[in-house]
Amino acid sequence: MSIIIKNSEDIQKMRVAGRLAAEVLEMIAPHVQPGVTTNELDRICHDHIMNVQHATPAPLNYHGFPKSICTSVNHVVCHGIPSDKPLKGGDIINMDITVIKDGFHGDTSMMFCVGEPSIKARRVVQIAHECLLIGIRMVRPGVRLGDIGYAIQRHAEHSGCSVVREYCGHGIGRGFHEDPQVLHYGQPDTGVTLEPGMTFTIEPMINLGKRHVKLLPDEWTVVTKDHSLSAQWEHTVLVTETGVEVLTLRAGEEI
Ligand code: EYF
Ligand code: CO
Ligand code: CO
Repeated sequence: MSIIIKNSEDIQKMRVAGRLAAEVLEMIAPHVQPGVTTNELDRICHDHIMNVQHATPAPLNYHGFPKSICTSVNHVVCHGIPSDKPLKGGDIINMDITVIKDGFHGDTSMMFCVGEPSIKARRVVQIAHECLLIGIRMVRPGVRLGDIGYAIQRHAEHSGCSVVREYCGHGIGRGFHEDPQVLHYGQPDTGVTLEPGMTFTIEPMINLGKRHVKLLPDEWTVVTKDHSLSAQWEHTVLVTETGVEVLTLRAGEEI
């Protein structure tokens, strides 16, 4: 494993890329309504990233991925491909945005409720958000990734949910996916010890039912095996000398 420690110039560029990714989520929020298709959301995000931000949507063609963003609806865990299917009232959707600006990546995702989802749906959205916050609030030099994974897993499971194990957070910088892997489960006092200048994502995927997932025949879309609802939130973070800086914070968002 080789973790790339970012210098102050790199960090400044990561701040810009992170802010742009956050701004895409702010921009798209009012468009997430019953009747809109995820292809329309993809096109709006693509055009904004290319023509307004003069940046690049990282997922497009990444390992052959066909779209500019991931849209994961209801029991889709991650890597949902935008399509011509309209959203309907009661859906929950994760929109995952990664932009490249000046050679550096910013990666963030959030859940949107379409109309008025069920209490169960809103619950998994909330628990997943709490899991992300628990992880972010632990980030500081000296903490180990296993400590963070353990705390996220404990909160999810004490809440009656489960943590997907097949997909994880990741180091990020000039590369979309760098070392280390950031597992959302684990054991205290294990794994990589955090140091200033590390940049990585935390992006727990939390299921209302069992943790097991399967890959659809399109070979991208990951769904829950038991068809239970799934939710995910993601931020890109920087380990500072004293704690954490969230590089993809949205306007008005508090950690
Ligand atoms: C090679 C892809 C590759 N992978 C990860 C490619 O970190 C991400 N989100 O936070 C992330 C986003 C995307 C992504 C978008 C496309 N890919 C998907 C599935 C399998 C795979 O294997
Ligand atoms: Co992402
Ligand atoms: Co990511």
